[in-house]
Amino acid sequence: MRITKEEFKQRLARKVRNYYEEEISEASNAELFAALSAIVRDGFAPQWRRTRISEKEQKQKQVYYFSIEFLPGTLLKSNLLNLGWLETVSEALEDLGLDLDTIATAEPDMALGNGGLGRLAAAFMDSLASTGYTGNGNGIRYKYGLFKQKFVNGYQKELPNDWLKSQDYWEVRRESKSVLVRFGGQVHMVDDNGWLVPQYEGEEVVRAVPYDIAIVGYQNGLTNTLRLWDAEIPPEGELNYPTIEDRRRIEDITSILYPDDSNYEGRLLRLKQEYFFTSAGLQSILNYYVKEIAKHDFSELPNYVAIHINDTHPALAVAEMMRLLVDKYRVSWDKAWNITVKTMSYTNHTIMQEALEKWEISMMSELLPRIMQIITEIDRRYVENLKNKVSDEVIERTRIIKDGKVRMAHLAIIGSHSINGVAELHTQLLETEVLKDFYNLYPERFNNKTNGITLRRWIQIANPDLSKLLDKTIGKEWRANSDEMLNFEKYLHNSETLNSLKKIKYDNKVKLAKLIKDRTGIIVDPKAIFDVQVKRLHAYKRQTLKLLHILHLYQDLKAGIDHPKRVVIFGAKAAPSYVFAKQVIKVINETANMINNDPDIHDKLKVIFLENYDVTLAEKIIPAADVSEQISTTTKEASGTSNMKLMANGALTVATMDGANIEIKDAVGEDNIFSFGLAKDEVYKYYASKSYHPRNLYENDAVMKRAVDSLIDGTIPNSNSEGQALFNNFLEDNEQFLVLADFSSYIKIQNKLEQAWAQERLWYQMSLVNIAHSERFDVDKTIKRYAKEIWHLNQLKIEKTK
Ligand code: T68
Repeated sequence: MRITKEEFKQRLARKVRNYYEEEISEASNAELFAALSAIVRDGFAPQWRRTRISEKEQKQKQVYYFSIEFLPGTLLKSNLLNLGWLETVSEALEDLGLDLDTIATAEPDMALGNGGLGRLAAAFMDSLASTGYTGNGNGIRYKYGLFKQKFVNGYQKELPNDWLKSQDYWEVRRESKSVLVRFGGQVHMVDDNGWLVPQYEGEEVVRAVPYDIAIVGYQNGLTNTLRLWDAEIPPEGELNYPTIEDRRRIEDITSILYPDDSNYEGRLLRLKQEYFFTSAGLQSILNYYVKEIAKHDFSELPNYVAIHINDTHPALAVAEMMRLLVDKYRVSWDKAWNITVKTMSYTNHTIMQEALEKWEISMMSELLPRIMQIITEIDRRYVENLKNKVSDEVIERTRIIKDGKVRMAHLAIIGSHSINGVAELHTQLLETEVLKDFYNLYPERFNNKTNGITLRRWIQIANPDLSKLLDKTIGKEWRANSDEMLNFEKYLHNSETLNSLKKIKYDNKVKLAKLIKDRTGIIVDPKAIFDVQVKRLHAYKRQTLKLLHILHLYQDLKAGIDHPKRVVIFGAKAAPSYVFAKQVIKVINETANMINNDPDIHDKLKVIFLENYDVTLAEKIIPAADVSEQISTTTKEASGTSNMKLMANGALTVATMDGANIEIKDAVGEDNIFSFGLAKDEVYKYYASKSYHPRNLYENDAVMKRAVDSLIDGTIPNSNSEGQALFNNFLEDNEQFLVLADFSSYIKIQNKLEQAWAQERLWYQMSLVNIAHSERFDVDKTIKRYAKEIWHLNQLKIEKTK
């Protein structure tokens, strides 16, 4: 449905009058946002309804993406873009003396995720709708999103993120679709006409109420649903006279998002959350199936439903599906198992042991007694089946229940027909190292699906000037079909295009410099190299290596050795309980303070650590980056996705050969990336032989020693204990992230980067190649592979809006 500027202006005036009895000129920014989002909702409502009707008519297979995190950021501009309204609305507002960007600041950032995993889930939602598939998200409506980060004396402080306080503009509560989820109590199996059914006693009943968020497809008339569940007191009769305690216990289930990233949070409440949204989601899927598709013939289920387990958090889906099929719908165990495996698929996002979930049997039995019985039976049959086929050692290594614990990754793998990693190297490591035994048992289940990013958000919305340059050079087709971006490479020797690229980057840097000044008071020169590392703070991501480089540059400058002007920009949250990560933040902040205020340095080097990195801030930093720091210890970053966003915006990557960095290098060629560091085999050799002795490196490299010593010799003020902690860590024998092992190669590549920076034309040529080849990481390509190779979906036929 198209809209004209005049129509839009009328609707806005009407909404503002209806809602607030005001004229547009009197409305506050928040009021304008509320009115504008209501107009957008009215805009997609008909196609949302139409999509639902078409689904019922066509009965196409649908995928349900189960994820404990979704990180969409804000939705106003992406909904406008996807409706095809962005330009019109932006211009109409301008006519009225208003600015869309300003109005958009009133929208709270929906931070229902920690980092890459949650952002990927949100990107998949947008992409499923945009590529024409019916895909549904299934997750949790957390009352508090990821904490807001503040720095106080250089330390991270966490503040609650009450994103719902000003109401959520995009959600629709669907009370009629509520289901009940049961926890605890006793379960006895009783005979009912020859069928053993569970009888529950003393369990706690929780009502799961769905809130649906529309996911508007890119100008294709399709609108899907992201369903987030809220935990509430059940209706009368299910819980007699709920006390305040009961109420709190229930509301707690959906109260907070666990702020741990790449770490397993082993608490009872976490397990409750996992079962809550998994059970609610599966019940609602089966309710729909029974009502709309095939009554009670479940053998057809895998032809209509695909369920995706995003990391192990929803792995209970395997057992819950068995429970519903066997106990509720009375399907025989063998049939039910067959259906379950055909329906489920699983993505692994990490090879780090500490992230692999394992639940105590005792805890699981107490909280989910029937589920624990079912998992025990799945495990028993698994062992039974493999007896005499493979060695007992393999069985013991792969079975679900071991040493008093339930291994969730094993449950997901045994219960799924597809297991994928998120970049080529990562999948290869799963097959040859981490999940080797499973790969030998079920090689056909393993496959790679390299991650992707929403180019619509990261180029079209975040970088409108670059979008216009692409339109002008290669035509507008790239906006719908990213393959076209490769044509941009034809402009490699076109001076006008290279100059435009330079100007666009400069203008974006001016904007970011203003934001930096507004937020920190620090003035940075937009002509300097903007060197960016934005991602969660984690030892394996090695913000520490960047810190050592900064200290090195500082010492050079103090010693009269010149370097091009550079502004290093960090954005990173540390898990509140992650002591080392918080120490790194403190040392970086104190280092920044020292350098930024040292009169000897002038503005040759500035270090900016922006607070509260989130999707909204990313949209401002990424278009302004010259350099993208992707410097994780090789083998540790499963894929990375900020690497893709930054290249799409023309930043040049400094990269270890880890995760998707390898594929970026393949795409752009080795002349257009700065790669460095240990190779995978060298890293594994260190691990296997336990022969990494960083002290030797440190004693024999004066440059390294000078940088590392500055952590403890009083150079950096106010951070003695934290500096000492970092120092000790770097020098520990077999320090697992091999920071010092990569130091000298990192410094060398940074020198090479400085030389490239001096050759301006060359720099923007490299930048251009990176932009052109970012098409390879278009999430729509990733989603089409999932749809074809894992979920076996067909596109929904829907009339394109006029
Ligand atoms: C990330 N994982 C990977 N985990 O680290 C990253 N973990 O390489 C990859 O690109 C991305 O997933 C997408 O595949 C995470 O972000 C978490 O956020 C997480 C959350 C809870 C528990 C454990």
